[in-house]
Amino acid sequence: MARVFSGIQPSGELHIGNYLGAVQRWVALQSQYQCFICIVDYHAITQDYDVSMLETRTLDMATSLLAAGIDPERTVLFVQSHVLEHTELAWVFTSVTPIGELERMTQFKDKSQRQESVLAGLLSYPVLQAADVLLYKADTVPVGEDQVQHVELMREIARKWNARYGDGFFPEPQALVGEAKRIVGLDGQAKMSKSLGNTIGLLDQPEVIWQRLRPAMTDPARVTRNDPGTPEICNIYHLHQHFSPKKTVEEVAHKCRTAGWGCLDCKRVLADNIANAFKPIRQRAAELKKRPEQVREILAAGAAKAREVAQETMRGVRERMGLLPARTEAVVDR
Ligand code: AQP
Repeated sequence: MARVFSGIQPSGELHIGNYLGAVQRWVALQSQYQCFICIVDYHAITQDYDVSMLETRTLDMATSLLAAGIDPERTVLFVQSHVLEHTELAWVFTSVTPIGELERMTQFKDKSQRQESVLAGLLSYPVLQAADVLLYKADTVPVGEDQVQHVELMREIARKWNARYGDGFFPEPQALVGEAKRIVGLDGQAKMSKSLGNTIGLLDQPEVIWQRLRPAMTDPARVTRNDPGTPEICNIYHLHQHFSPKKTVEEVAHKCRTAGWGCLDCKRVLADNIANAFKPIRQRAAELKKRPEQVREILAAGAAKAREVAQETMRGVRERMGLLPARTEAVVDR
């Protein structure tokens, strides 16, 4: 069975960009692939973060993923820092990754501009990502468009390591990008992103969804209610395409072009449709939040399964690299 790996940072809420671009597809892939889904906490520390909140956010992310349909019977769901081999393999990969390749990554360029002092972790982020995926010898990586460049780099890292140490040991993973590859944020410009605060959360209550949508950017030509607009350039119209029935999408387009609706009318319908779409997920999350121990157990079981594969891969890596075998394998149970 082909193997899928993907990750998500516990750097904030699960938002509709993550959901449409990645999580929804992870749920669908569970029946065809052996899936490893990882909450990548060691990635989240590469930007400024609230230490007192990381544990809660990690648990909340697991809760949201389970509520969104990740099934721990079919998917190995775990936390990155619970499987030590991720950072070990990342170190190994730094020895075959040219710095120039890391410096040309678009995400590094974007995020480093927002930092006063650029941290080495932000630069080497894609190396850890390569380790995340290749530790499980995954061949398929379902991601949004923003991550495609990183998957290309991990293919190169796999090629370089294989060429030096063991031909064919690591597969060259392929990015799997779906239709919702770049959901734009409520500012109508940038990618919907936790760190930009332009998101709608998956677990937001209907009233919060409305409060977030109300000021969202629309077609700038619609200055007054009577000005006609162009739906194709409006992010609210694009969101309707993901959350509203076909008939409503057609009505939205028509009423935008003819100024039959104002932008607020259009947003009101969208807010209701988003709130309805996620109602079952909100309810499941509310149930799971009453049982945090159960979520922790799921993560512990996931880490144990992941560790088995990861340790096997690392044995092969160390052997091919000529490292002296330790007398006893370290047994780490977290
Ligand atoms: N706006 C988006 N449209 C489509 N896909 C998206 N993804 C994220 N934003 C969008 C996909 O979601 C998965 C998990 O993302 P992540 O949290 O690990 O990292 P990210 O891409 O860095 O997400 P954010 O929200 O932009 O986080 P911050 O601001 O903390 O960096 C990935 O598959 C991603 O492609």
